Amino acid sequence: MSDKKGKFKVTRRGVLGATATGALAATTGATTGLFGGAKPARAAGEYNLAPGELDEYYGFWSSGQTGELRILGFPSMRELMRVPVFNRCSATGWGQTNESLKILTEGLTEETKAFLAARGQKTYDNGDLHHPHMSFTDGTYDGRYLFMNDKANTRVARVRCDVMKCDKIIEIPNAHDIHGMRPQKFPRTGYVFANGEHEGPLVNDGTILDKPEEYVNVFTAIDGDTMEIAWQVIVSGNLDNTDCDYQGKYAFSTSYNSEMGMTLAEMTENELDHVVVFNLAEIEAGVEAGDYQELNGIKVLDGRKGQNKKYTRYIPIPNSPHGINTAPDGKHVCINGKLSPTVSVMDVTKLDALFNEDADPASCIVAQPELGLGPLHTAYDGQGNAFTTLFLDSQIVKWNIDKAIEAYGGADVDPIISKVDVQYQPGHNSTSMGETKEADGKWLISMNKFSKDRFINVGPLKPENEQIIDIASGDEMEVVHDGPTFAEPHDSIIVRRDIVNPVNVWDRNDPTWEDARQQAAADGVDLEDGADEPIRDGNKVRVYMWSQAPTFSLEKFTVKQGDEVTIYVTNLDDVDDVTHGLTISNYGVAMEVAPMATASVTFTADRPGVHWFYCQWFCHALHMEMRGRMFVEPRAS
Ligand code: K7E
Ligand code: CUA
Repeated sequence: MSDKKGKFKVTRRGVLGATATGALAATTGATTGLFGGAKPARAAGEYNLAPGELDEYYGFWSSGQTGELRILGFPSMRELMRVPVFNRCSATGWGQTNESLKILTEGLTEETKAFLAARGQKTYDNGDLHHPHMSFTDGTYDGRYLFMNDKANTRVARVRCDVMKCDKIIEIPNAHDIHGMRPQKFPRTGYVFANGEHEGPLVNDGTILDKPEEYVNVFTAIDGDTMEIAWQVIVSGNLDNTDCDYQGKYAFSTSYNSEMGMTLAEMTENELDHVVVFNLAEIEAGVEAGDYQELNGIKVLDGRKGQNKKYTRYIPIPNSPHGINTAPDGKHVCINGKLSPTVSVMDVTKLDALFNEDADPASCIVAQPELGLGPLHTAYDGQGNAFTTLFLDSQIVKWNIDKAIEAYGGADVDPIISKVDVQYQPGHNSTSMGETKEADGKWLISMNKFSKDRFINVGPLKPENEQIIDIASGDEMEVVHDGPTFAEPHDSIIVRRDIVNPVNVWDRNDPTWEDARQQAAADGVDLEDGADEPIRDGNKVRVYMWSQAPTFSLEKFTVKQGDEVTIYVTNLDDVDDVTHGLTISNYGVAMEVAPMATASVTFTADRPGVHWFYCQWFCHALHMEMRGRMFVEPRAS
């Protein structure tokens, strides 16, 4: 890595030129009082909050291969919460409680369920969560849901923003490895678009193996309200990232492997790859007209090249494009070149002509500024400027979209406004509200893949480094904060806090524990009252408890060895922040029960003896005393 790094540094200086000198002068000026001692408008105090001060924004963070969603306060970068989604969580019992297992299993295909059952598993324990995005209404966040992809096991999940818990996970049949994912912006979400990244046979049953010429890629539209798949479209080339317009007409995806190559050399062979544009109205009409094959219960349309259909158009883009980001102006879309030093700017108002007049696909490209090495993702300030990460140059470049368009038309203008070094190798970046039409141009976060020397050493595995950049104080960008994070946040969104309004305690009528409610009713029990004795039904035993600091309603209960035991705990503390838990020692059982929630867990009582259960959420001065005994009578021998 050090050799490469050295090489990049040389390149960076070359590319930087006058801008670097300018930035250096500005920094020196600020410290020596050259500019009349005027500090940049954004003083340290505004991101370094004093104790008790609240953040201005919510940050919703992916966690990559950790599989969870994270909630940060922004700009303080304080991690506020982890929401388990595709992972297994020791603290909350996600992946163990009946309520979470229902969400984790009900959206899997029968084939996957059978595959997992043969391994003794109900669901996957791992995931690779790249892209968290909030639902939209009229082009801006509406605070209803967050959607996110799992690249590892081809799933899409939804988190409810009222309780900040995952309520739906679906596997996407026919596609391979969901990567790019975005909610529809207008008129509302609506669809959630999801890209299958890796190529494979449409029917992947082993009949076709090493015959790449028969592989396809599949684009999926999910109904964000029901979390059911609306339709899929087969495309030519693979699919990487996706976004959509503010007109509600088109979605578009980058393809870095138009070659359909299987090796690195094959995948990077062509100078030009492409963006696929999906015409939503035409696809819906195609579904209506029955122009699809049904595969695993999904309506699959053919949008490959040469189909002469109005479902898709393929726009040539140099070389292996990665991120695709729609600007808040509602008109422009930046397609980041990755192996090409350029960003291609697409004008969505020119897309109608592609479909209706068979205009040249390249006619929708209105600018192609050369920005530096390794452009991956672009964010916006809502004032006509774009901020693009340069992975290889380890920089963010700020540039002006209108000037890039003028330059493309032949004018002698430089669209690049300034560059700033980041530490090191940025992937995604996000601006405050930047993927909505309410982009406010205050903050930029650069999510860097390498942290190297920025923190004290924690061994060979290093954290990522996320840097906050002030973009409100002028043309020069200033890095004002380093924030380490664990593996591996790819992407983030920064949402104004007035948009997000979670509750403090659960509503007793919440659907999350509907199964528990029904079982209790069948047993003649009120979840809020609990039952004095376990309810036996053959070898199935149900224990109903409530919790109220610092006690469980049962001090002890008895089951028999071999019983299938289900314990329901209802937290009657109708109090902000008084969460209880239930851990059964040496039984591998633990779960969270938040205020006014019910949670349940089922296990086989296969160890006889005295087993303490206790509350693992510190809830009261007598929290340690919040415990009881489970007696497991030995099987008669
Ligand atoms: Cu660029 Cu998965 Cu969004 Cu990572 S992807 S950086
Ligand atoms: Cu209840 Cu600790």
